Amino acid sequence: MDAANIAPTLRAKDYKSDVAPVWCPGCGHFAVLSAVTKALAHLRLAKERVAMISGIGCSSRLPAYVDAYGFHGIHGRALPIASGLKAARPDLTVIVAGGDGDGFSIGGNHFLHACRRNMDLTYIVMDNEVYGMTKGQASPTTQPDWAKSKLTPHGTGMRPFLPTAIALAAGASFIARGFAGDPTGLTKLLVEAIEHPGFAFLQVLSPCQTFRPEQKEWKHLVHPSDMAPTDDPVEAARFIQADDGMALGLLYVRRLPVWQPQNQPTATPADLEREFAL
Ligand SMILES: Cc1ncc(C[n+]2csc(CCOP(=O)(O)OP(=O)(O)O)c2C)c(N)n1
Repeated sequence: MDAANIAPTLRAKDYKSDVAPVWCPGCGHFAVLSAVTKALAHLRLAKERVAMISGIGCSSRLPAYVDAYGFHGIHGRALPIASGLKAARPDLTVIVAGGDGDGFSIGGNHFLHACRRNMDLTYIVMDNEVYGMTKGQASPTTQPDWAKSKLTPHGTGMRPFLPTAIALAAGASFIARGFAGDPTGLTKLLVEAIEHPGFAFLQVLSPCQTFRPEQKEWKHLVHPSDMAPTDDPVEAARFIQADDGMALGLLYVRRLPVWQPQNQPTATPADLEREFAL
C-alpha cells in the first residue's frame, strides 16, 4: 500500500460521518458499516485516500455514513463508477458497497466483467435476498418458494443466483463470505479484501428484519467454512457448488494480473476548462 495512504492512528469512530443512518432497527447493514470503519482504522488508511462508491438501495447508503470520499451513484452502476475512478486515480483505495438487487440484478453484467477485469477494488455485497429499499420484492438471490412479495405471490419459481459460484466462473481472484452477526470475522475479511491486490468480492449475509424477519435464524445457520482458502479454482468450484450458502470465511484467493490502464490523463482540469470555455 502507498505510504501516502497511511494515516496517523485513527479510531473506528473517527471514520464515521456525522450523518445518522436511516436503516430500520436491527438491519444487518449497521454491522457492515461498523466493520468497514474498523477495517479502515486497522489499516490506518488516510480518509482522503479512500473512496466509497455505491449504487442505490438501503445498503448503498453506506458511503454517506463513512467519513471518506464517496459517490452515491445510480442503481446497478456502482462498479462502472468505481472502475472509472480507479482507472483515473490508482492511488486511491476504492471500496464499492451495495445490495444483492443492485449488484446481481440490474448490475449483474457489470459484476461479471468486474470479476474478469480484476481491477484493484473491494466489492461488498450486503445480501439480504430482497429489495429492501423498494419494500420487499424478490431479488436474484431469493429462494424460489418465497411467496411474501406482492409481485411474486406464488414465489419466483426460479433457481437463485449463486454469487460465489458466479464470481468464480467469471474469474474473480478473491471470494469470501461474511455475516453481519459476526462483526469480528467480517472486519478480518474486509481487511484481507482491501489488502488483496485485485478484485475482492465479499458477500455479506446481512439480514433484513423488516421484509425478511425469518432471517433472524441466520445466526443459527451460519458456520465457519470447513475448507481452507484455496487458490485452485476446481477445488473452489466443487466446494462452492456443494456449499449451503452459509459457510463463512475466505473461500478462494489467487494472485492474478491486476488490470489498470497504462495511459494516464495528460490534461489537467484547467486545460479542460480552457478547452470547453464558452
Ligand atoms: C434504474 C432503477 N431501477 C429501479 C430502481 C428502484 N430501486 C431502488 S433500490 C432497488 C433495489 C435495492 O435492493 P438491494 O440492492 O438488494 O438493496 P437493499 O435495499 O436490500 O439493501 C430498486 C429496484 C431505481 N432506483 N433505479
